[in-house]
Amino acid sequence: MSVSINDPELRAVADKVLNGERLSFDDGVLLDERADLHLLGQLANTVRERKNGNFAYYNTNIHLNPTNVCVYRCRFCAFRADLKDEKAYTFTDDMLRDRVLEGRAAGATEIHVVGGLHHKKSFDWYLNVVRVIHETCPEIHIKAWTPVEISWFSFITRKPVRWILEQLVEAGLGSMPGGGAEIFDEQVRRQICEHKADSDVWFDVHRTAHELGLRSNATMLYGHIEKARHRIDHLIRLRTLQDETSGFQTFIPLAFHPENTELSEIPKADGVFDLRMVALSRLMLDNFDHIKAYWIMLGEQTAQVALGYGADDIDGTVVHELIYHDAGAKTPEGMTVEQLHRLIREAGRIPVERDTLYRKVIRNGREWTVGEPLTAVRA
Ligand code: V47
Ligand code: SF4
Repeated sequence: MSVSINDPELRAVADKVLNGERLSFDDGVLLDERADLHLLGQLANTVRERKNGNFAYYNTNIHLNPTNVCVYRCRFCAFRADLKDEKAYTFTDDMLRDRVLEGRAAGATEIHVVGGLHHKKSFDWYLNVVRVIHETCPEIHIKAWTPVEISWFSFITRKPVRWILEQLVEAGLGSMPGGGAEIFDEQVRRQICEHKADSDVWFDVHRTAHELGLRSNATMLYGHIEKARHRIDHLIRLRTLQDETSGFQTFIPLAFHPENTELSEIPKADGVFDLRMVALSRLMLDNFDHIKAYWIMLGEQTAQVALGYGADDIDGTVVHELIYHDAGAKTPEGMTVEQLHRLIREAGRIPVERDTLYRKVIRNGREWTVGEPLTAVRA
């Protein structure tokens, strides 16, 4: 691929990308501040196609947020509630079972579980959530709890993070989602989510999870008070742990949705900003196999375009989404597999259903099995 660029500094960074060289912090900030969307997109698409060809991945999943009651008050969050709020809710075991059975009936291979930190609920209650899901439907992969919850469990039980994770794995935990990362820079973090798990804790929990053989995802919340240098620092910190453990599967850039939050005066990121973040992530995270354009957050159209700007995954059917809808998202709460297929095909890509661990899903009526890992699908 040849790219015509007049700015010699940008030209040098583009050459590094085209030669497969790693980008530095300064390269990242330069791209973030000076590169136009077209250049970012061309470069990111080259990397994306080298890694994932023309394939675009999705999964059949279902979301579950067992409670919205939360001890923390992150300023960007519209989902949380106080115990006495009218909108406060907590799932019972029967409600958990119903949700899992709904997922099974829809062919879900994964259940995605995150929620608030309920100060009246013990670690056993959270452990029971995983156990009930697993016992109801052992074939569904449970991707649950972020380092924010894990460090809370460690705090309330006075047990080490490793012990907490081991208990959860024994109950049925399969992997961890990418949430709670926000922005790692300590000063920014203090302003948007002061009391919850800090960045060192976030990394320690993922490192421990990877050591135990769990795979996990990572996210970044952008479009609030952060600057280019904070975004690039965030991506480089992730890249550094990935060099050490190779435990991350996919990275998901998340745009701040301001409605009903304490930061509601900040305008929501537009489509250009969203695509720039997808492309920058692809360029900086050279050791991540996948970049996810989470359609719920981006909207179907931007997610579709993102498949040409570095993303190779659009997440899944989802079905029940609260975190973004409480914060004003206008997307549907879920999509059918047929809709996901159409969206991917219209973007010129080939849809491939994956499970949580990026193995190909093979369907036979209502039954499914997993096939080879997706590197083999690509070959
Ligand atoms: O950590 C909360 C973000 C995250 C808002 O791993 C908000 O596959 C924007 O991590 N505007 C949770 N973002 C969601 C998450 C996730 C989503 C999809 C897939 C995966 C995965 C993980 O949502 C939180 C926070 O960064 N968030 N409120 C808001 N108003
Ligand atoms: Fe609680 Fe999570 Fe919302 Fe923060 S983002 S207030 S930890 S539910």
